[in-house]
Amino acid sequence: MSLADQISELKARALNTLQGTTSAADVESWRVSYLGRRGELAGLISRLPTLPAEEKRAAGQAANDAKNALQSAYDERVASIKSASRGDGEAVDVTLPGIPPAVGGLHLTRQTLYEIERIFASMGFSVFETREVESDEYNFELLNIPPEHPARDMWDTMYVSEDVLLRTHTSPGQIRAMRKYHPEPLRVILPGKCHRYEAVSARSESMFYQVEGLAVGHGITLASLKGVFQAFAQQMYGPDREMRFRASYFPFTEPSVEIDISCTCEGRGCTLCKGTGWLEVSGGGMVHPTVLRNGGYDPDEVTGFAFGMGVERPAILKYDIDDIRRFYANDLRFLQQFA
Ligand code: FA5
Repeated sequence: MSLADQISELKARALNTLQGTTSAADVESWRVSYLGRRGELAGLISRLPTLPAEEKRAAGQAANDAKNALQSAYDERVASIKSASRGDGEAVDVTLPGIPPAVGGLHLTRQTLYEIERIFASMGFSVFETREVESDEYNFELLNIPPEHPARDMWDTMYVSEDVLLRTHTSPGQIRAMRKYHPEPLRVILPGKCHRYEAVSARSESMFYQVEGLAVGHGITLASLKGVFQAFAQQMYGPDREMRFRASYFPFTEPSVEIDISCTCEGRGCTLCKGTGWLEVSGGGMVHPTVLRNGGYDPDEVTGFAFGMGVERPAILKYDIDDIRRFYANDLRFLQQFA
């Protein structure tokens, strides 16, 4: 191949390569390779003096032509990269993938709520959502807790007005569900946010979630509650965790129980379980006849069980979290572990 042809071939190749440059740095290294003092074009031009006169003229013309074409293509490229640059000479490479925006995830409480709902749905419970701002009547009176009843001390209440309050538990939803579905048999869970004016500690928040469970129908006993809760605990925590019922008192259930799950410290003692090896996750019992009546059912015809469990405490047990205050402190380092 003659030198003139080699120069033409180099010109075509260089122009082609220039198209692929995307940054000022790329273009500069292209210039050094092709147009630089020790570049490819200079290498070919250095062979001109050795050529016979005829060939020299043709190669000289090709060299001038290539040099001009590459120089003006280079100038154009630099100008176009500058105009697409951020102003600091660095090109915006439109072919690079963009910076993905930070994507949020479900909060640990929401994830736990969904898991609880999924487990109870598998046992035939449907979800019934009710209000967060409640009347004194539903939060207390219809649950067999009249004004001045000493049991009101169990719930330190935030009042919005004399008769309106932030619900202290999801139990008022029991009345709302019963009034909607009576006299039909009923199997619902009622998830929701609750508020209490109480001292915050490793296991207690002033705002937390509960899931109420309620089943009303023929032949329901305390053993039904135990079976349902045992099935829930097994699905939520696996077969190794233990569950126990302790006798307790709630004005709206008779008999009443507290339900404990064995603590992750396995009884060695920790601040969470206060060294007992057990963490209370739920209250429960057989729905009090007065409450059944307030819900529109005949207590001589049907019975029912109810429970009200926390959501954060079951999550604490599942993921071995040391303090409930981490849930709503908005520390992304904590929250992102579960996103
Ligand atoms: C009640 O709220 C009853 N309404 C439960 C109930 C429902 C009993 C139906 C019988 C029938 P208690 O105050 O114990 O009960 O709360 C129930 C659960 O909510 C506790 O076991 C705990 O898991 C959670 N809980 C209560 N207070 C807090 C708090 N301050 N912070 C976080 N979780 C809490």
